[in-house]
Amino acid sequence: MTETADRSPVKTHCPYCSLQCGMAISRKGRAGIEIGAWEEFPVNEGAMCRKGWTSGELRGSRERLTTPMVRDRATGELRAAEWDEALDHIARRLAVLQAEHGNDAVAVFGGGGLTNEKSYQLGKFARVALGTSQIDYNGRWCMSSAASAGNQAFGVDRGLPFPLVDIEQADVVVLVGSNLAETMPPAARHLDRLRERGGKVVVIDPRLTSTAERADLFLQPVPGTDLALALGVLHLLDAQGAVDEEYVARRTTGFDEVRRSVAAWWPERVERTTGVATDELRALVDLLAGNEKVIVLTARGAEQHAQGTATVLGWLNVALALGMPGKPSSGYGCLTGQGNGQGGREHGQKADQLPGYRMIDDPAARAHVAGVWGVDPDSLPGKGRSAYELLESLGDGGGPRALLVFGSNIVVSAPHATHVTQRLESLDLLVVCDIVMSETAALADVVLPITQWAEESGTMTNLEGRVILRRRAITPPAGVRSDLDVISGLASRLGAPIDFSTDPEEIFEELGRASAGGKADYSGITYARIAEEKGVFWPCPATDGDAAPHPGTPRMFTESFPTPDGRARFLVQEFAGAAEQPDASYPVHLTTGRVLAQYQSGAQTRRIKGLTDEGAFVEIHPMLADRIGAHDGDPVLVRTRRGEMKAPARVVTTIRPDTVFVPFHWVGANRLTNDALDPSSRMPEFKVCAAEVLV
Ligand SMILES: Nc1nc2c(c(=O)[nH]1)N[C@H]1C(S)=C(S)[C@@H](COP(=O)(O)OP(=O)(O)OC[C@H]3O[C@@H](n4cnc5c(=O)[nH]c(N)nc54)[C@H](O)[C@@H]3O)O[C@H]1N2
Ligand SMILES: Nc1nc2c(c(=O)[nH]1)N[C@H]1C(S)=C(S)[C@@H](COP(=O)(O)OP(=O)(O)OC[C@H]3O[C@@H](n4cnc5c(=O)[nH]c(N)nc54)[C@H](O)[C@@H]3O)O[C@H]1N2
Ligand code: SF4
Ligand SMILES: [Mo]
Repeated sequence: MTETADRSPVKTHCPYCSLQCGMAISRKGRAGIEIGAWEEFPVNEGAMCRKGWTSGELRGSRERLTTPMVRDRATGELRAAEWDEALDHIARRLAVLQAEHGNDAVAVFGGGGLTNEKSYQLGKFARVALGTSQIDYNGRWCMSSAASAGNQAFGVDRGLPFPLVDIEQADVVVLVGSNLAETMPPAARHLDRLRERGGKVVVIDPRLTSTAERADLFLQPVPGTDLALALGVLHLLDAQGAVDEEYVARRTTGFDEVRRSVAAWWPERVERTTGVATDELRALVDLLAGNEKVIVLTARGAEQHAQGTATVLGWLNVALALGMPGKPSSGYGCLTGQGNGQGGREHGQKADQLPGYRMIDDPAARAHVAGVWGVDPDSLPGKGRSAYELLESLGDGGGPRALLVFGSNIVVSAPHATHVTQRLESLDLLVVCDIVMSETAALADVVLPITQWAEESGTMTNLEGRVILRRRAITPPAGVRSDLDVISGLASRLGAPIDFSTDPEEIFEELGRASAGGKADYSGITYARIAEEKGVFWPCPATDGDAAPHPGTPRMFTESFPTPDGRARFLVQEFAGAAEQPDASYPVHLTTGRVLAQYQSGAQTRRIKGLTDEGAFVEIHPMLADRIGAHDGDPVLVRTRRGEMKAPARVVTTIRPDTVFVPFHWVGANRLTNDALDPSSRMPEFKVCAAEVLV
């Protein structure tokens, strides 16, 4: 699949978020390109947000890296190098470090923006070429709590177990901690159509966001209390006799214990814990009890907590008690975030996983995958550390001494970032593959310039579990290479026992075989099918001989759940609250998140002229502003137990008076955040900690 020789537009997908909006790229003039709409792609129907429309701007920009760089020992500066020189240098250093300190002295950090092919090759590279167990990725900071909850309750983790358009036909959609109107703007059309049909939208967020403005009911809890809210909802549903007893008996286990566990969550207690008034709670419960088709969706606001998994399970219990999962236009889903947030967690770049969403400590899984790779199962390492624990252990932390980064800007996006940055600085070797000189690349000993999105082809799996094809549409600048070339070049220099292909389609076929029989089975999917069908939903197993191809699985759980007994599990959850509570020194809650015009660490979007780079700001309520004597636009200092940052105040009535909000797209927010981890997903508590605000 390469760009077309003629000038007809190439249908591909946006470089950024998990909506993976379809777009059509055409050549313009001699070297230019034009981003246009691909109307027929069903997820976005030609609509895109500002980030999508301006995504071509990094092409040809002086901000692009186009030559490898190696840090000069004498001057301490990065200097241009040839590809061979840079790769030889890395391979030599890795071999020495591993000979001295063992295979686990080298770690790999991947990203949920990498294609399926890259994620797969990266996991294989770590286990086979490096023989290290130390690999994880930024998806751990994204949807891992929802993934953990989905696996526990449903026996599988697919963000949305139904196509996004299904929400148009629901009666009620509850968004818990999602600012979809800013984080996936074209998706808001589906909510608008639901409301045109008379359906209701509920938003739960400590801030009245642009998403909440579209809601019929808005609940504004204290950050970190969503679990208590979910327990209170289930308590009232049960008290009102709104539990679907027939569904619960036929399709689930464990409800009796959960029913007993929510008995003490009466509305007044919920109000005291969450700040949500009892009549608002009752209004929500009435909507849920009085409608047939309810969808509950969680996003990072509910999930990025030390109790993120428990919170999702609390809401999952609500959806199950209502009898929703598996029914048309009903159920529970997680709105995954990164471009390949879904696929990125299926093919083996996670510390505990092998391709096909198999577990690395399962002997049968190891045997199957080792067979596809052509290596001895015993040669595969075991489980490694989770993302934050890995970073925290680097260098002076006593763990790996070298780190290879593919697709993450850790210095900006890791929690407790000052501490993490110190760990990066204490490494013997830091290698960063990127398309721009990110804050993390600027610290590296070797920086490798990478092709960006439509300069190469590969598949992505969007938030619906739909495997799509990002076709190559533009010629990369001279000097850049794909991550696949880097992996292959390093593997051969390290004397890997097998070859690492650089051809995406060939890798996808192998990935299909490696995933066959696993939970995320891609073996029946081909590039040709994706192109024909506008994406194929997994699981999609290969079929034998003349049998008709498997149609893919747009809707899951219609008959049963992929658990050993086919039933979903109700699991008891105890509310503990945020790891750090306000006190006299740090009296307010700090939460963090996103704005429309910037993407993640901002490495890409802060370099695009067409996007407003407003810089960091601190959203505070007028009551708090008055108390500290701040006015709109004044610089304020936000301080937590871990660090501080200064940014202009944005005084707004839309936030809770006891809460402040800072976007994390600029350096600073993560100097403040808490690195308390969820015990099951190892998700850091990005969404709440105790802070002080001063003028
Ligand atoms: N513009 C833009 N879009 C993006 C991205 C981006 O960086 N920029 N990133 C993509 C990625 S990777 C992701 S993960 C998604 C994230 O998408 P979202 O989850 O929608 O984004 P956030 O802004 O992180 O958080 C959503 C909301 O959670 C609220 N919140 C904070 N604390 C709490 C809490 O304790 N409880 C509740 N109920 N809500 C809370 C915040 O006020 C915020 O409005 O967006 C994707 N899309
Ligand atoms: N305080 C706070 N912190 C957060 C969050 C929050 O809500 N609050 N959200 C968390 C979440 S949900 C996420 S997903 C993370 C994301 O945070 P990061 O992991 O930093 O994600 P990006 O900024 O997308 O970084 C991707 C990097 O890879 C580069 N890149 C893009 N494509 C490729 C490619 O194909 N190959 C290579 N090698 N490089 C590429 C980009 O230029 C960029 O430098 O941040 C987390 N951090
Ligand atoms: S919503 Fe997401 S995928 Fe669509 S254009 Fe915006 S950033 Fe790109
Ligand atoms: Mo994310």
